[in-house]
Amino acid sequence: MATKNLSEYDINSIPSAEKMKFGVVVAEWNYEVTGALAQGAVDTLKKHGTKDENISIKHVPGTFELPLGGQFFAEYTDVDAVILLGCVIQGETRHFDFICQGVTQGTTQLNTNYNLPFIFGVLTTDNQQQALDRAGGKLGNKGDEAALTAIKMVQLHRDMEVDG
Ligand code: DLZ
Repeated sequence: MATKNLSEYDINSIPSAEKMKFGVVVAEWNYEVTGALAQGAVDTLKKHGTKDENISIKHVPGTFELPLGGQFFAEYTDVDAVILLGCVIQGETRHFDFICQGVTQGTTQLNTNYNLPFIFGVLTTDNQQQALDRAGGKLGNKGDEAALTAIKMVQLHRDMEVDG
């Protein structure tokens, strides 16, 4: 089965993000990849109407720290959703597994503890090339996908607040 291109979507299925505010947390580890994810996410938010001043970007040392960075946004800002961007590349030790487990569980907890979407924009790959392929390379950009998911979840939140 062919791998999905992360940047392909039906533009008509995306609501306007003109009145939405987003926090973006970017891990510094593998920055060649995560910087490209952040660029993709910001470009996609803006393409759908989000204003520059309504996108706040913060950096954390590694993917393991993404959930706490996300929690800071929830506690100290009025964003409508938080996009978490990281890249964990398999190495020789089990560190990969612990980081992946930590960020997955941490993000899940945030989603259930706060009434706010936290979007999981984390690449977990065997090598750098697989990551680059998904960070603006031949398989699109996971940052684009994360931004679109954030917009959709904010809209769902707003719709349900009004209509139940
Ligand atoms: C330590 C570590 C390692 C080995 N690999 C990665 C990685 O591939 N991607 C990533 O984002 N972070 C990595 N880190 C750093 C951890 O995420 C974390 O910053 C440290 O363990 C300190 O808590």
